[in-house]
Amino acid sequence: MEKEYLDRKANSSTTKHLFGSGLLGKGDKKRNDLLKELNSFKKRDYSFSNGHILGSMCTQPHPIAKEAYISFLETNLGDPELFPGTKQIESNLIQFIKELLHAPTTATGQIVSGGTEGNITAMWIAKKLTGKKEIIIPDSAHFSFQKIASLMDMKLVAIPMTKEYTLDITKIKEKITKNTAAVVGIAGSTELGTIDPIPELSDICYDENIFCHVDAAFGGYIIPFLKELNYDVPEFDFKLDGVSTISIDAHKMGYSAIPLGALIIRDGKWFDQISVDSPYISVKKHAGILGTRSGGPVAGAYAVARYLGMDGYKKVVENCMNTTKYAEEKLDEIGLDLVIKPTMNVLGVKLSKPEKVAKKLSEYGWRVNTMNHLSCIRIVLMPQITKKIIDEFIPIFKKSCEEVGEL
Ligand code: 0PR
Repeated sequence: MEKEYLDRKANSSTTKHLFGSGLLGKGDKKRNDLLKELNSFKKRDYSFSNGHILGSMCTQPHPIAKEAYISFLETNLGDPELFPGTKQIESNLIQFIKELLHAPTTATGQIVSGGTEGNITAMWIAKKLTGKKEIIIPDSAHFSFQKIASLMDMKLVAIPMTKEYTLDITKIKEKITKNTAAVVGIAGSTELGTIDPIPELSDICYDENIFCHVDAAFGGYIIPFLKELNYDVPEFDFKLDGVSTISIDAHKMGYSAIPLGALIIRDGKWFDQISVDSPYISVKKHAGILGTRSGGPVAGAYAVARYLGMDGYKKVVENCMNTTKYAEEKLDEIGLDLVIKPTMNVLGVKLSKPEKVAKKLSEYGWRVNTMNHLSCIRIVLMPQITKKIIDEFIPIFKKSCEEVGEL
């Protein structure tokens, strides 16, 4: 390592602490003052409750998630024998997600903190199984793959998009080499909610015996229900023999509290690749990235799954799609175009000055995400966004566009 990285003398002044001897006063006064202080911080945050967060892929969790989360606050799934009840909840949640994704009985699952950890864990397994280091990803892949490349010393081989903003399947075969550890497909892309041609990808990976990971962090809780609602969407899950792993997040469209994702792995034996001995806790082997982790979000996601069931989730997706359709019409009425016809509840609204419009909207208290390289802003019609909120938003959006010379 270069010497300058180890130069501990530079920037070595001590951090000044904020806390002194704590809050003055006792008992209720101390508590009330503290809550007031916390509230003053919270007031600076945007909230999902008024519907003004329009670009996020997260949501206000279902109320039942909050109740369940709080009652499991002290549990630690890193030491499961201390919490066998919570462990059972986790197993049941994994079973639910396995059913959702048509996983075979050989499959296993790991609850993770979200899509980033799910993708990291999948690529960790692929690297250990194959001993190889190249990951073929579509250009639309989430930036968590950049982290993977840096963290695990892997190389990303990017495949360009078609004009529908999905992976160009015709380019895959030429990129597969003896160094390929995995190929990744996205089922619900971060920027536009598009779905890659996973059936074709799965066939290629099956024939060539290549590890195939599907990033369904966003789409995993949507696509199965779009299918039931007769939308024309491709297969993306374990029904396809070539699919090896799928990451899916309950803290996105699963209506659950952060942090909650899952990685489902076709063959439970592959999981041994990332297991280590854990001599001083109650289980002999420990797999995955985290050690200590809360059962709170697990209980939250399980509660939502039990409360809503498949029918409830279907209804949530149906409502989101109706609101998406409504928003599409309203945007058209004010003369704005979309980058592509939406596949799911994500709209990319074409703008020549997306940053400026987003800044204006933010001044009016509304948040959207900008996708500069697509020259658009992203609006995600999450469950808390209603038609009434769209009616509130559209005139402000129009005004913001006019003020920056966009309309
Ligand atoms: N894979 C896909 C397809 C994703 O869209 C995301 C996140 C991830 C993986 C990573 O998931 P975690 O962030 O849970 O680790 N996509 C959103 C995005 O980058 C995450 C997000 C959510 C961003 C809420 C902002 C926000 O307010 O847009």
